[in-house]
Amino acid sequence: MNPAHLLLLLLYLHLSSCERIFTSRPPQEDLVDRKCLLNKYTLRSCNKVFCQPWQKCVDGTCVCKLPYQCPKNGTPVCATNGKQFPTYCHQKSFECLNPETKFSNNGTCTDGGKFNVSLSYGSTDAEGIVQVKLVDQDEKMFICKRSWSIKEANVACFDLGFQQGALVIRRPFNIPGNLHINRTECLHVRCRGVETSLAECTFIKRRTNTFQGLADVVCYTQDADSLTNQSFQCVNGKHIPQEKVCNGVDECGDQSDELCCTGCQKNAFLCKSGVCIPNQYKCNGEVDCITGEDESDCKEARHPQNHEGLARSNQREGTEEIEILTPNMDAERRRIKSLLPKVSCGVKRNTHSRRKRVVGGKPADVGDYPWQVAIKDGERITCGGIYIGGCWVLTAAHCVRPSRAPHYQIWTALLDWLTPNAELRVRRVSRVIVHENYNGATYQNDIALIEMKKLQGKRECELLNSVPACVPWSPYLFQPNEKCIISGWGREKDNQKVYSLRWGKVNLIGNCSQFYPDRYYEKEMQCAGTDDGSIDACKGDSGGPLVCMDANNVTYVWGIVSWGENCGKPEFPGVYTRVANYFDWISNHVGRSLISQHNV
Ligand code: 4AZ
Repeated sequence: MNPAHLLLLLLYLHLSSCERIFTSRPPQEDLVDRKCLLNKYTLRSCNKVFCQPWQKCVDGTCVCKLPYQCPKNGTPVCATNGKQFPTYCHQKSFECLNPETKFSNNGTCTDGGKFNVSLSYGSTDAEGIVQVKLVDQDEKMFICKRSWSIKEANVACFDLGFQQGALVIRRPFNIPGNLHINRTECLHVRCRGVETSLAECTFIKRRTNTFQGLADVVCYTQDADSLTNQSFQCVNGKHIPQEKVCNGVDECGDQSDELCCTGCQKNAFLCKSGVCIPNQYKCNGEVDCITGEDESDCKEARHPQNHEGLARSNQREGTEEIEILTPNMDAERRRIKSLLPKVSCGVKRNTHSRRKRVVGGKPADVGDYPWQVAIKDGERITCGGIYIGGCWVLTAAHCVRPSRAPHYQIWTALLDWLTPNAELRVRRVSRVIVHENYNGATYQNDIALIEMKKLQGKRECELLNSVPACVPWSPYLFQPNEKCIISGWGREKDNQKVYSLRWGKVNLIGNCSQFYPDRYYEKEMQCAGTDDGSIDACKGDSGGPLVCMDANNVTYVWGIVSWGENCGKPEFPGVYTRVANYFDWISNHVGRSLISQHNV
């Protein structure tokens, strides 16, 4: 090695060590997406999380359902106002609208006394050692410290009216020496963290002969808040230590510390949507990530911990006796969720056994793209479209004019329009709805709905060979670099005509303003293509689908072919209407129940 090389090597080592110094910020800070925080997402932001079964998603926020919208079957529940409800869902939905009416107990209201939480031996009302009186028990009981975490502490504070939950758990409170307390008798409690009362959590009594620490809490009040330069501000105003952010545990109490993550700490799992969930939620039989990947690739269904599991895990360590004192309302929440109506979309009926245009694409088989439709204007197929259920087809605004509705035909389940296949169904059009802010000069809001006519005497559109694609309800369902599929009867690169349906795989492209400065609107548009431009939409593909599949192989219409400079040029990717941005517009026209997969 000559001196010049040595000098270069030293310079390199110096620079790379500098870089290490610059990047050695606290790791948690690197886990947070600062731009995302500006949206102030909470557990009620249905762009990021599923709503509770007694809520529905409207304009990105979980709002309360009316009790009558709950599934009917279940067992009665008593609330703190002494009123009885037919099911837990009915009570939670009523509570959602009237927060002072909390859950008291499963069963009728006459059974026992009232559930009650209190704090003792603290110097203010907001702190102390936690005591509960269960409905069927005569005495107040302490809670064992071992079962006490921030989740349970938050719920105890919500119960006591502190809306931001707990500030800290584990602070020494002194019990006056003249009081005799049996410290071998305390209750174990387990909450999910989203309950509004400790009465909804599961209580277990274990008799041990060992001395037990007792659970305590300081609930959040503005005076008690401790602000340091290392703290994270929750959307509810509470400050938590920066190192607790993106760890899968909802310290904030509104989940805002877990919703804008680029990575998670070691005991948590990162959903593609940027949400950290606890590792225990992976493969537990309930989908937690809106993108579904926490329940895909699960070897065998691992069932959520029930009472028996909880009891079994407590049977170690010299426990003599275990008694489950309250029913598992978390299991009841899951049961209610499973009873909610579901729309069927995005799953092909039966994949055909035979396996084998869009620029550079491949020919499609019957049944491969059952949401793809063709729009025929007079004698020509002018555009593509996407069947989304009922009598509704989604297409590009630039493809249609409301006044021409009588001239349009929708051809569904079509492969080759020179030699139509037996599955083909043709429908006339009753109505065309073009987005009111469609701009033909900029192609902003290039989206339209077509309502097909029903056949005479029929109540439905009866397109048995078609399957609706799901309409994405959140902009976080798919991310740049994910692979999606375009399909259509559009032209090839050399402007060659195409008669049979073709398809190709493309990547979602982020940061597309670099290709189209001043012409690309991030919120409304989505670019997609391949590095070499070999796969692209082209003239005639307009209005057709860009579809993406989630972790459970459910297909969503993520984009509508809209525009692009030329076809098949890598420096000019295809631009698509970002359908997720128009979920509310679509649902306002076609009806929420037709396209809402969750949170109906
Ligand atoms: C068109 O003229 C068109 N390469 C559609 C898509 C693209 C270009 C043109 C994207 O309908």
